[in-house]
Amino acid sequence: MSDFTRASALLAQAGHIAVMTGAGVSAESGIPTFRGPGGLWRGRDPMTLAAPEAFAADPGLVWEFYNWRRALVARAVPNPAHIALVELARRVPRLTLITQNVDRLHQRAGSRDVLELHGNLAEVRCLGCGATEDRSGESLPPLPQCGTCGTLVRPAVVWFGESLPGDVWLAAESAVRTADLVLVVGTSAVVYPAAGLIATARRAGAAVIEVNLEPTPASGSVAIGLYGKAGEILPRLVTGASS
Ligand code: BV8
Ligand code: ZN
Repeated sequence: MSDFTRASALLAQAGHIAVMTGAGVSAESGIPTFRGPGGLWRGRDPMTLAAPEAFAADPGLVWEFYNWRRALVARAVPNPAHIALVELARRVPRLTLITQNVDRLHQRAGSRDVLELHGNLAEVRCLGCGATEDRSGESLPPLPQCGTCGTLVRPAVVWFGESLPGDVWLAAESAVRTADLVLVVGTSAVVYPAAGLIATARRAGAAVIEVNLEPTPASGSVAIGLYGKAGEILPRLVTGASS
């Protein structure tokens, strides 16, 4: 039996699937990944752009980076990988979608109740009054201000050194602990604590399937690895799951 057939069978008989996605699921929508070829961190030190200290030192530079990414995301559309996960949620009794991505393409594809471990680019948070505003669809000025109190706002993403939103993290941990199958798609599995969810799932007895262009540090602990483009593998995997 091929790995593909085995993976399809596992999906078809799963009661609760937890899916964890990374930047690779949005790559075919034209959103650059972080660490692959053409990645955002190539030639850049993420700590100079995606960290609170960087923002404190030069908010204009950090906003230039995030405004550039917001414009990219605004022009992007969900790809067959995002759409296959919406379809999978329709076919299984329970699916929890956990993402490290901040582009909200899962939601634009139709996924609901997405657990955003690292926040999102749509919203901004005020450094003064703490208000969170959804500014999706807007192109923001170089130093955007809060609509309520006028203070400088920051992107509502989780930067390096910042803790993940507690409620989201607990929900994600609980999902991988109770799922019988965990599908890990398009992540290099190097950013913690998100990558730790894979080991948590294994310890709880879940089978893990990895979908990626290439093996990752997690590959040694997955039951099945399917290597290729998520936009090609997921639709075939999901339609096969109906049998
Ligand atoms: C925290 C939001 C402490 C902002 C991001 C040393 C060792 C271990 C850990 C650490 C360490 N030093 C510091 C740490 C902790 C640190 C960390 O993990 N660093 C790593 C890099 C070493 N983590 C943190 O700082 C976290 N916070 O630990 O706080 C704390 C604890 C308690 C209390 C208070 C504080 C916060 C981490 C979140 C950082 N924010 N992003 C923004 O987006 O700008 S992380 C960033 O990386 C993105 O969010 C992204 O989601 C995430 C993971 O990257 P991936 O999604 O995996 O993307 P990547 O490009 O890496 O890989 C893409 C994959 O897709 C590849 O495998 C590729 O092959 C594949 N692919 C490509 N195309 C396709 C494909 N697959 C299929 N189909 C395709 N077509
Ligand atoms: Zn404010």
